[in-house]
Amino acid sequence: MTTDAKILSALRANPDGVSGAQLAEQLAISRAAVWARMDDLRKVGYDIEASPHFGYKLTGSPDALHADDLLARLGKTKVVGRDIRVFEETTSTNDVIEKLARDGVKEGVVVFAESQTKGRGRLGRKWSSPTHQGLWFSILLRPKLTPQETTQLTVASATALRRAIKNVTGLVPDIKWPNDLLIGGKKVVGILTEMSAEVDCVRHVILGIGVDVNQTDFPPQLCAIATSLKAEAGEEISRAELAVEILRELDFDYARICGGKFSDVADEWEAGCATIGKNVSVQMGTRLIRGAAEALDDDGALLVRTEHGHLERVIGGDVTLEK
Ligand code: BTX
Repeated sequence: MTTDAKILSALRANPDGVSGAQLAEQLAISRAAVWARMDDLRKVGYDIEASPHFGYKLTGSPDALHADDLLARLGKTKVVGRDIRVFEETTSTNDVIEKLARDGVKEGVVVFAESQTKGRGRLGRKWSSPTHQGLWFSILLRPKLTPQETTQLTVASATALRRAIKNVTGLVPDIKWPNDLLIGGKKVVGILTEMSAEVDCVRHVILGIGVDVNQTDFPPQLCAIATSLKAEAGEEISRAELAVEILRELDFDYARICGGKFSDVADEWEAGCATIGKNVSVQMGTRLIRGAAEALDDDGALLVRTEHGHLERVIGGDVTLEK
């Protein structure tokens, strides 16, 4: 953990204040260095009061993402979030992670961007990523899975995001296979899973996640299909608090997958899924399948019983719920 992360962590653990001398001793730096760090934290928007009486006290945090702060709030995780980086602007956080993956960076690194100029969805679609209004981030994973099994990670991300959103906002989104969370039928989270693989083993997986948090306006083409947590909850949501909760839940579900417990994740997923039990149409390239979505299989594929009674295994494509 960096010095700033340790300072923020100590300030949060001592809401009534912590003395400069105590911090200097804990961090093995001088009191003057503690003073300088506080000054820098104030410059990036933290409200830190200082008095000879109570020492330093954190009275407010900015609505901006800071890697040190996220690390301090998250604490120790098994894999996801042990390294966090924040960019003010990038093309796509998936691109940044792709470069880190090629440089051999360890799994678990998370890259957030306050805005993306080329945020993308599946099949080259665009993902709207306005500045400071959502969580736009990607995670590098190096799971011991076959390429077919990586759908498990998309499924696990959906369950983890659903729990995190529920814990922080009280809202309970519906899951739509394979990669969306919806509230009132409108998309609030999108997940883009990209991978690099050999024929039978995965080199790395990039989980790209977009959460619409505090938007009040969407571009005209998205108004009817997208919503934000703020619009649904009726109040501003702390992006940092939500980000940390999401990483914690993702770490938990990644451990479940790596520990061979995908069936537990799948049971939870099915319970929260708006797709299972519904009549769906699935566009897979040029092929259109119609039928009833019955269940998930062991790899996270969707099993659809077609109008002709066959069971089709769907591993990708666009699912539309039939009215
Ligand atoms: P998708 O292909 O399922 O959804 C893309 C479609 O969703 C778009 O065509 C549009 O109709 C709609 N859409 C675009 N922007 C938004 C938005 N902000 N909220 C709701 N709906 C929208 C879903 O792909 C996967 C999206 C992943 C986004 C993350 S952000 C961090 C990471 N970096 C990156 O470039 N992509 C991922």
